Amino acid sequence: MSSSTKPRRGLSALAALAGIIAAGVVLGIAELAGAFFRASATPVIALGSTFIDFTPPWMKDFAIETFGTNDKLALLVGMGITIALLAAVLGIVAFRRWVLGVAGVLLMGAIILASVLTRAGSSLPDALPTIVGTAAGLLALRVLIARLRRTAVGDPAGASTATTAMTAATGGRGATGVTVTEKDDAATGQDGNEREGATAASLPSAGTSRRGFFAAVGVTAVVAAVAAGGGRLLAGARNNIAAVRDSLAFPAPASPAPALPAGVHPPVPGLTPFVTPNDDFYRIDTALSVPQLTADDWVLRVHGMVEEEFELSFRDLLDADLIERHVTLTCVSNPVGGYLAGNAKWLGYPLREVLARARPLDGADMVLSTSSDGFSASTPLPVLQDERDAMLAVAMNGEPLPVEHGFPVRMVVPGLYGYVSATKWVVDLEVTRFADRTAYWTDRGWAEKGPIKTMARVEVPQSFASLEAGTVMIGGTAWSQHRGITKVEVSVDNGDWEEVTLAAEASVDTWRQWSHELSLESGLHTVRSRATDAVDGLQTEERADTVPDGASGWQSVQFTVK
Ligand SMILES: Nc1nc2c(c(=O)[nH]1)N[C@H]1C(S)=C(S)[C@@H](COP(=O)(O)O)O[C@H]1N2
Ligand SMILES: [Mo]
Repeated sequence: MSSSTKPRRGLSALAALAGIIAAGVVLGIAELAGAFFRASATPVIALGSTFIDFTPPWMKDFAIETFGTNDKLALLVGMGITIALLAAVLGIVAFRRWVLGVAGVLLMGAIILASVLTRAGSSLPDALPTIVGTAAGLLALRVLIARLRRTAVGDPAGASTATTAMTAATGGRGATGVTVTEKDDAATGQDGNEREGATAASLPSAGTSRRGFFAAVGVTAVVAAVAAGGGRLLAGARNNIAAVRDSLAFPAPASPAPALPAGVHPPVPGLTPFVTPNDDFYRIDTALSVPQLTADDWVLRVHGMVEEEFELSFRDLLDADLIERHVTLTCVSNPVGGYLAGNAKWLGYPLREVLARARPLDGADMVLSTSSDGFSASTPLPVLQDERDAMLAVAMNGEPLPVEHGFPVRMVVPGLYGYVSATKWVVDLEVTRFADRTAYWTDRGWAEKGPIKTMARVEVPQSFASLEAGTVMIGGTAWSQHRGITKVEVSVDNGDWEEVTLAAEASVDTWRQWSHELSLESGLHTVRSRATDAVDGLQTEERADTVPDGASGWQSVQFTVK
């Protein structure tokens, strides 16, 4: 190893650092400028959303399994690491050959632009934050690289490295470090005045120039961070949906939710509540940044194969006869025994009524619902017209919809998985045919139709729990939306199936809880559970993966008794 490899490596590391800081400037400045645009006009949200749209089903479910509801945070962390690595490489490239560095940065900018401009509902002005950010990043990179080159020149050990780098940058015409530096500075127009008089004798020492580089890095990093933070604050203040949401009041429903019967929730400690509080309700969607729609801005377009096309405003909904129902939603990505299900009291306008006004044409068999952020779901038309209470929901458990759950309006359809029915931030209903149109997840390998599969879940004891010996109460939740649960059985240690005590049923569209008393001796035990529904009978034992139309199989829980 020659002594010159160390400084070369050191310089590369510093060039990489310059690249990363410059990338921070791109993102920070774009974030600040982006505060005046829609969220998907910022590079992070646009790139992340595009990535999500290209995520294959197995990866989506892997992400949900691994990170749960933190899947978006995980994506952002992953993106951060990827961007930092790319930026580091670009920093090194720019240090060696500035023109190539510029080309790389512009290429990145173009990729971000493509991502921004292909988001649902984007328009040309949305390009601005990226353009401004990229320009600022390029400027930052130039300043930092120029400082770094001065470091290289000032550092006797590093000078040869710098010479090589600069020689490359100027096409090999440079003879000495100094000349090359001047040529390079002239080429980039960087620090020309300051550098003109530089001679070998008056070059700054390695120490001072290095300090200068680090000072520039520090200042630039602070600028980027302040821009990013300021952008976030500004964006938050500009679209203050929380205030709009808090100021909403709803009329009493024309058809209130039937009172919950006594005993829908067995008294087993640790059991899920019968009605899921909004804050605990699972959240699944492709929205990296939650759409910010005000109630006043919201319009629903109803069109397609209908006799009458029309638009509905939020006011129209509030003036109509609203219904209120308990409905249990379930995600198709829920594994056997999983927790991607929730039960809430929804207030809304029946989709039946919307379709009665639109009068679908013969041959139509599907309604494609689309959200403001470009998600879509294909729901069989008859399901939205039959006696079940599919609705355009405006409230959840007595509150305006939480923003993450679709504010101001979402769909709720009893009996179908969310991906084919529960469109949040819904703004468009197109009456069409399955043969003509496809939806977001069906385009990505999930089944066209998604009726919820019957499922029994053991919640107490949890897997790997450790219980005291003696008599224990176990319990759980079963669902078979729109068919209704009629029986739940458990098998302990692979023994005979025993029927458990079913809690009261609120409706066939909600889940049903159960409990059971067991006497157990110390040791390792398993409990298996299975449900029976009123239409299709016993839940299938056959194990199926979540892709393409929902997991199936009997859940088994292992635990120990002390
Ligand atoms: N706009 C939009 N709506 C959406 C989704 C989405 O990604 N975007 N995901 C659907 C899926 S897969 C499910 S399971 C439900 C989840 O609703 P929740 O987040 O309120 O529980 O929303 C549905 N509605
Ligand atoms: Mo879902």
